[in-house]
Amino acid sequence: MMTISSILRRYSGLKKLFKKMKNYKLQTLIGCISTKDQLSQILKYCNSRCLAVVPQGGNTGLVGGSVPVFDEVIINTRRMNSIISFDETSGVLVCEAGCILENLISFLDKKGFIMPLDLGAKGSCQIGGNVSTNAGGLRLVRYGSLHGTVLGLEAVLANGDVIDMLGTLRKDNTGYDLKHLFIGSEGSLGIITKISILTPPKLSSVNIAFLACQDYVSCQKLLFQAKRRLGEILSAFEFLDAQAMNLVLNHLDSVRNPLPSSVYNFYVLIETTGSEESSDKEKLEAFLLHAMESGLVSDGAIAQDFNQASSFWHIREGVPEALMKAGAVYKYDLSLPVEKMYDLVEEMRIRLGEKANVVGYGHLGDGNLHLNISAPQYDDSLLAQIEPFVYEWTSRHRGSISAEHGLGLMKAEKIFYSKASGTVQLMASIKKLLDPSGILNPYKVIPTSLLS
Ligand code: 2HG
Ligand code: ZN
Repeated sequence: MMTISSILRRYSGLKKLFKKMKNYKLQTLIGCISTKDQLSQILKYCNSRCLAVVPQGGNTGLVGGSVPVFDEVIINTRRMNSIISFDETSGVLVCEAGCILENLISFLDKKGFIMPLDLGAKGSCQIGGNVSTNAGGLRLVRYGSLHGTVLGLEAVLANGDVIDMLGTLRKDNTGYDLKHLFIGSEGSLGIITKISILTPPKLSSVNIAFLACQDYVSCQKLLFQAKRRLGEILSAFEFLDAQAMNLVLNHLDSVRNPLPSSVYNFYVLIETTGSEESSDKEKLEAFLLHAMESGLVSDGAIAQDFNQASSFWHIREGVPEALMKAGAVYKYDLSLPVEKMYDLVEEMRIRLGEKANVVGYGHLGDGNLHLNISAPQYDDSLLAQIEPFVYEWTSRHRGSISAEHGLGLMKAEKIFYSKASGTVQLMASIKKLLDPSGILNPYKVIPTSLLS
């Protein structure tokens, strides 16, 4: 074990650097950087001495991507929180990596724009972390992934070089589009310091419906219909099963069931966002009427005001919190063909029997299932029944073992379930090229055996 004094000796030069920045803690070495130049100096120092670093934003990730494993230095970006520019004609926002997502949402709201991504952790997650993990969230079905909306980046490489890719153009086919290497690579290739992102205009009419379906096939058919009948105004299509709903109702005080008259097997939240108040509502109502008449929807409610809309969202966004309160939870974030997705939940239920509560919810519109397995406590024999079964099942159906949360520390060694070995080898070569000493976020993303 390292003593504090040996850590002090090892990091003495770094301590001086951090002291200049006047914001660090030493138990584990945490430095809050304010500028790209500070970051560049620190990385240069760390690289020359093979000191490993972990970039950290809001630390809201679910796969251990932003936590140190041994004695890595934590580089926190929260002080890099300025909005640099906003162009009201193009909707392009340029900001620093440490801006909290919710602050960007509020800033844009005043300008009549929205962020193209929204997630439950918006109050503390940082845009740099969102981009580094290619966060998906609740509106990806409408606005697409950050690979589409992020127009440019500035990043600092392991050796301290600052790479300016901070374009603001929608079209730019000059050479390799290197920013994509940094989107979703979880700080393993460089640390993002600035971002330019295309933001959509805020549209005046938002409608939200909370619906009940008796079976999963109905949810699927409802999605098929929603894409056709709601078309361009569809902005979210989320689902939760009865087990997820019960958890929310039992563990979150503020939640009320909008459809209390009966118990249903599935709940779907549909949001539309458009520019024509009356016709958008008419469109949604006609869609729902048709869905009810054809038996796809058993019951439903349309939010009548902002508070009701927020309470519908609160049910869906509250599932992870309710699961945390319920006990131990094993989390899986899977991309699967929509028609197969819920088979996994049912198979897992049969497999685990009474030992655990198997819960399915997520971004149905994107084919993204959050399979969560809740148990009174963590238990190795339970885990052995879940893994590798869950990964093998996903791989067999050509799914992804991480749809939107990344691989981080917890899933790095599982990458082969979703990526061919040649592809992973190429990733390892890119990692070695950009970070030959392996100082950036070690043990994350790429299996360590490929990097030695
Ligand atoms: C969500 O969609 C988040 O609510 C969290 O991605 C999912 O905790 C989870 O499993
Ligand atoms: Zn999610």
